[in-house]
Order: sequence, then structure tokens, then C-alpha cells
Amino acid sequence: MHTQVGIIGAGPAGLFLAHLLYREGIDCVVLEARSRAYVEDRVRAGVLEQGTVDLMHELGLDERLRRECMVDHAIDMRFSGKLIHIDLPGLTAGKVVTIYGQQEVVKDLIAARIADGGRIEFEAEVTGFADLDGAKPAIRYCKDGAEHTLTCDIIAGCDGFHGVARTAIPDGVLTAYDHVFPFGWLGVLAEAPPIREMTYANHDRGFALCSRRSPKISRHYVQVAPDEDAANWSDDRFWNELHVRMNDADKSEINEGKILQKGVTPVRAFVAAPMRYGKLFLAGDAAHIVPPTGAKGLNLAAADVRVLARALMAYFRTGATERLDRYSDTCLRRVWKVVRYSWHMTSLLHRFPAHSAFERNIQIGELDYLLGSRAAQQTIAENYVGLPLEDD
Ligand code: RFL
Ligand code: PHB
Repeated sequence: MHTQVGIIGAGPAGLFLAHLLYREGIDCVVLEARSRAYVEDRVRAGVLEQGTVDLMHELGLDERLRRECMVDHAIDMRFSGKLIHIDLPGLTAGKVVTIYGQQEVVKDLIAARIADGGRIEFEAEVTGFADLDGAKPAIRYCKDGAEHTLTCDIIAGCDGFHGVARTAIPDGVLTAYDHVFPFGWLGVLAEAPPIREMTYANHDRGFALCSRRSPKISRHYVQVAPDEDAANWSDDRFWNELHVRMNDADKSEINEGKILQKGVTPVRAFVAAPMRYGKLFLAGDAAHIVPPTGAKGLNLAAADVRVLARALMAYFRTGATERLDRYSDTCLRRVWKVVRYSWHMTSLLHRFPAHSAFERNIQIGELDYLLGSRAAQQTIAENYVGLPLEDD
């Protein structure tokens, strides 16, 4: 079997790329290790930058999004009994962010791809590669107990942080930049009306975040130890901790409800450079992850594949390789700005176990500065709504 672009992974990166290529008449096959139900149910991100919403629109895939999304005009930050209110449109000439669950994006992209007759192979686990830096690269995968080979002109490794594409690149080619934070996030999806604004908190007991998915579904997070077991957190323990960290001790503000899902996520930044080896191009979490405090991972994945799709169009139309050659540099310019911002939000809002009293006071000083400075708030706002897409 042969295709022009073999795409590994049916997450946002792989699915957006498949749609962008289909629009240009470029043939591709998506290979996904998990089942369709599994990838559609995976609870993850929820904040879409305008660029990501625009991409859904350009692809004609935003009908349900328009109906069901929520628009966020502000983020709040709570600390030491104080409230910073960051007015996104007021600080960014009218820009906002959109709340629409990643699994909803994934459902819409999969349904449309299948309706178009596109090929997504679920439960097809990629196990190896051949000739990645040669003329006839190939992907080996396992499906229904049998080994298959897909030969490709180009391979897109969109298989997430724990995928096989990055690790297939020979030693010495990539430089890995890794920063592991000394904490994790316990995330909860609950059947309860959310509070009014997306609210981040820096409390003496640790970070907390109240977000949402719909007028009836809340999404909350609290900072925990990096190796914490979610089973240690009874529903009662979770709600009590969230109320305390959100300065809602009388429980008048945050609605409790049935907890639908609970899980711990590490907080980490990682960048692999370059995002290419021969005919293999890495995109999304396969190449980089950012701590979730900036709400950027999915948006960065969408930005990567926009650049990759443009480069592939030029390549398949005329054979020109210049854009493919610039792909990694173009993406990494944005990646490092977003890593910087996500690192900053993480540093500002979490309790660091090793912080001295001096460092804790510096952190509170920065929050106090943010409270009183429009310039400082504008810096957060322009990153939160999304930096302009890079020229390539
Ligand atoms: P994904 O979504 O991990 O998809 C990779 C896919 O590849 C498949 N795969 C394989 N397939 C075939 N063969 C193999 N050998 C394979 N190995 C892996 C996997 O099954 C999977 O389906 O990567 P992608 O497409 O790069 O997308 C990245 C995003 O998922 C990620 O960056 C975001 O979820 C990060 N993130 C957030 N991003 C935002 O933009 N806004 C947010 O608000 C936000 N909040 C979050 C987040 C991530 C979180 N967690 C759970 C890490 C909140 C959390 C808690
Ligand atoms: C979410 O709604 O899941 C969410 C919101 C903001 C973040 C991270 C995750 O910074």
C-alpha cells in the first residue's frame, strides 16, 4: 500500500493535517493505535485560540463548534485574598478565546474525514520504520494481529509525546530540551454549573484552576505531587481543597456535582529540535509539550500542521523543498515563545516545594504588580489569546 503522506496519530495534529491535505488533493492515510471511541473520549484541553477556531472554520468544520462553544472574555487570577481580572478583548483589541473540548474537536474532525471517504485506520499501531532518510520511506504497523507496510513519500509523526516517531530518529540527530516541574495536576470533570470566569489561583496550599466545558459541566484542576495517585483523592477531599484554594471557604461560589472523570497529569516542558529527520516530520506533542497552565498544547499542534501543510502543498505541486527545509525553524520560533509563556504562567501560579521565603515573596510581588499594571496584564492577555501565526 502506498500514500503520499502517512500520518501517525489521530489526535488534533494528525487530524487537522489530514483535512488540510485533503483540501489540496493530497492523498494521506492516518494510522491510530487506539480505537475511535478511546480517542473521542479522552478528556484533555479546552481553550482554543482564534487561529484554531479559524482553522476549523476554513475547513468547514465549525458548525457544531459555533452552536456549542462558550466564548471567554476574561481570565481571573486569585491570590492572597485579591483578584486580578484580565479583560481579554480590552487588552488585545477585541480578541477572545473559545471554550470547546479537545475531544469535541477530535469527534468533529474524525466524522468529517470519514464522511469524505478519507482513510483513518483505528487500532493500527505503528511499530517501526524503514528508509526514513531515503527515497522510499515506509511505516510498519500492526492491525488485527497482522503486520502491514505503508510506503509513503512523506511521513508525519503526529503521535504525541509517548509516540514512536521521535524515538525512531537516530541518536545524535535531535537535541532534547526537557524541564520537569516538581508537581502535577489532578484534573476533574464534574456535572456542575461552572463559575463565571476562567479562574486561576495561587494559594499557600498550591495552584488551582476552575474552567468549564459547557453551562452544565465544570473542569477543575488542583496542583498535586508529580507522582500523586488520583485514587488518594476522594470526591470530598477534592472539593474541600478546591474551595480552600479558590478562597471560597463558605462554599458559596463553586458548585459541587457528580465527578465524571479524574486523572493526574505531569507538568513538563519538552522540545525536540529539529522537528525533522529526512522524510519524517514531527508535529504537535510528538515534537514538544508545554505545561498546561498556558492552555497552549492543542493550539501549538494546530499551528505546526498549518506550516507543514503549506510546505507539503509546494512540494507535491512543484517539487520545491524550500518550505519543507524551513519547516522546523518556522515552527520552533513559535514553540519557544509559547514555551516561555507557559513556563512563566506556571512559575507565577504554582507553589514550588523548594522555594525559599524570599522566592515566595517575589512571586507574590509579581502578582501584586500584575494586579496594578495594565502593561503587565496586556502581556499575559496577548499570549493567552494567541500570538500571530509565523510567516514562513
Ligand atoms: P495527541 O493528542 O497526544 O495525539 C497523538 C495520537 O497518536 C496516537 N499514537 C499512535 N498511533 C499509532 N501508532 C503509535 N505507535 C502511536 N503512538 C501514539 C495516540 O493514541 C494519539 O491518539 O497529540 P497531538 O495531536 O500533538 O495533540 C496535542 C494535544 O493533545 C495536547 O497538546 C493538549 O491536550 C495539551 N493540553 C491543552 N492544550 C491546549 O491547547 N489548551 C488547553 O486548555 C490544554 N489543556 C492539555 C490541557 C493537556 C492535558 N493533559 C491531559 C496532558 C489539559 C491537560 C490536563
Ligand atoms: C481546560 O479547560 O481544560 C483548561 C483551561 C485552562 C488551562 C488548562 C486547561 O490553562
